[in-house]
Amino acid sequence: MEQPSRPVLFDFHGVSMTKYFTDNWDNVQNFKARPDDVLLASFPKAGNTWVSYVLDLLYFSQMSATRQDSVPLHERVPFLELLMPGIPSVSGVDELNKLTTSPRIIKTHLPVHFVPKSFWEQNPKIIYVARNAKDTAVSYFHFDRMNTAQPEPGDWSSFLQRFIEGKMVFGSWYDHVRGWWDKKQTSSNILYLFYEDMIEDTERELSRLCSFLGLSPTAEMKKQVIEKVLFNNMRKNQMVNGSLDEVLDFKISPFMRKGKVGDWRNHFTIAQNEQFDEDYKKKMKNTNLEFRTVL
Ligand code: PPS
Repeated sequence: MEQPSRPVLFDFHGVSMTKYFTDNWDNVQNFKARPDDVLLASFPKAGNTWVSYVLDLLYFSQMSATRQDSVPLHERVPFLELLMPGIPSVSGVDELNKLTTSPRIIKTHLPVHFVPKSFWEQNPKIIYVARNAKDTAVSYFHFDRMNTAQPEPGDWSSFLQRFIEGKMVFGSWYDHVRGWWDKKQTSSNILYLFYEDMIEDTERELSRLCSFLGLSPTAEMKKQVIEKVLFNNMRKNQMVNGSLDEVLDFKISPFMRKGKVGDWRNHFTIAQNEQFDEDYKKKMKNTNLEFRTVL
């Protein structure tokens, strides 16, 4: 099947976006959140799929084996703002409204100020996952190479430049992580997780997640979840590794690519790293939000 041409990036109320995330805007903004929803937010490539799968297992792995074996993760955890034309077209809002399971686990990449207001009225639990800028940029570059529904990434050096300028789908990484960090300071219903912490000690972060959600899985269940969400196990699992997604071209790069902290060192030149660090200091001044780029 011939792939549609790649979407164009445009400015949408001050944030770079493509039509796939703005065409359903009114329905997204009018979405009715519920108090028992769980919203999983992140800038792209921060580990959203990883945490989605953790949440799905925590809530539903006891429910039915069929769900785990035959329902792709993106159907279990719909992507709120996505509207992808096709046969049939995929609308995150429609999928969410059709979900019969509770809680609804909802994926979003929206910057905090774009989150539909019902989330702030209904006050469901919100988990934000953040990943250091350098690894995010590298992961995003390879994702844009293999995802035909994303703008053309160009070469690494021009991509990195655009990352620094915030001209990525969903805008500036710097604004995104800071916006959510600031919101978290006044909202007890937001848990801010770091990809690097999850790599360092998945069990510890799983416990944090469970205590935030008020869940008390048995030690055996925790062990099973940790085993299932190991990078190499997820990579082999067709239901979670993106291989059922038609817009992803695995001949170019896998969706589950490296799953590491520090892969940026294989991409950044010394000069790019220096320029990046200098600019980073300016953009991230006046915040106590800190990331680790190596472990
Ligand atoms: S997306 O498309 O924006 O929703 O992508 P997202 O899922 O947020 O991020 C994809 C990156 O997360 C890595 N990943 C993992 N790392 C470690 N362990 C596990 N289990 C895991 N699952 C996903 C995935 O490989 C992408 O990172 P890179 O660096 O490209 O490998």
